Amino acid sequence: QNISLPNQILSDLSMDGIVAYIRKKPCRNIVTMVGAGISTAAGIPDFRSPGTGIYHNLKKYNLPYPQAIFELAYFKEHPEPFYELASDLLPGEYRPTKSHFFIKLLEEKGVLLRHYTQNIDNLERLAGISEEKLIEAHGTFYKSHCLGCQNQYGFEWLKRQINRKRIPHCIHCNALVKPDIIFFGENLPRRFYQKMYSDFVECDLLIIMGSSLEVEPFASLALRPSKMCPRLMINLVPVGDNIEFLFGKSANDRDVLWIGDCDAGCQLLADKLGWGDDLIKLLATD
Ligand code: CNA
Repeated sequence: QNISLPNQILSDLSMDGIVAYIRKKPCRNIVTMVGAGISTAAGIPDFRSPGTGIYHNLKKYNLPYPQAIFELAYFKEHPEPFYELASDLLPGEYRPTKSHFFIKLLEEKGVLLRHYTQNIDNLERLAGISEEKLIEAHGTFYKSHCLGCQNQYGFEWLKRQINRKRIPHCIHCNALVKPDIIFFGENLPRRFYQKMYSDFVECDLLIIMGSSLEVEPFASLALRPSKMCPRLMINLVPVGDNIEFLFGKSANDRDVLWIGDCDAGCQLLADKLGWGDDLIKLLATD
C-alpha cells in the first residue's frame, strides 16, 4: 500500500530551506513586509526596543500613555509632543540601510512583487525602490494637510516650521497642520487595501523584517499568504505569536524565524542566493 506523505513546503526550516525553495520554485512574487527595525541601523529609533525605543523615552512629554503621541484626538488638543518628537525624527538626515538595499536588489532581480512598509522615514524611496512596488502603509512626512481647510503643504514647508520650533498652522485658516502619517484611529491609505488582496494571492514568499507585528491592520498581512507560501521572519527578538505564526512548532512546514540583525540576515540571504556582491555594490552606490 502506498501512503503518500504530505509534501513538505520547505526542505529545511532554515535560511538554506528558503534559498532552496526560491531556486526550485523559482520565486517571482516575493512580498516584503517591514517595520522600524530595518531603519535602526540608520540611527532612527524604533518604538518598542527596550531602552532605545521611542516608547521608552517619552517621559519628558508627560503623556497620559505612550501611544497618545500618535493619537489624532490627543494631537488636536496637544500637538507639541508630536512635533517635538518629529524634530528629532525628521526625514532628510538619514541614509537607507543594507536591508533597504536588499529590497531594492529583489526588485532589480525581478522577484519583488510588493514592499509593504510601516515606516515613515522615506528610506525606501532613497534606496530607489520604485513607487509602483511600494506601499507606505502608515503614510509619509512628505505631504501635510491642514486639519481645517485641507490645504496641502510640502515637506520643505513643514520642515521649516519644525526647525523654527513652530507648531505648523495653516496660512489660510490658521488650523493645525498634520503630516500625512497615519495616526492611531485613522484609515490606512487606499492603495494599501487596493493592492493587498491580489498581492497575497500571487505572493510565493513573504519576508518580514524588523517589526514587532503589534500594529493592526498591518500585522495581519502576515496571515494573508496561502498555507503553501513560506514566511521568513528576520528580527532581533521572536515576535508573531499574536498572529498565529508556527515558528518552532511541530506542525510547521513553512515558517522560518531567523533571529538577529536584519542587515546581517539580508547579507546572509543574498550571499546564499549568490547575490552577495550585488548587494554590496548597490550599497556602495549610496
Ligand atoms: P516596533 O514595534 O518598534 O518593532 C520593531 C522591531 O524591530 C522589534 O521587534 C525589534 O526587536 C526589531 N528590531 C530593531 N532593530 C532591529 C534590527 N537592527 N534588526 C532586526 N530587528 C530589529 O516597530 P514596528 O514597525 O513593528 O511598529 C509599527 C510602528 C512603528 C509603525 O507605525 C511605524 O510608523 C513606527 N515607527 C517608524 C519608524 C520609522 O519610520 N523608521 C521609527 C519608529 C517607529
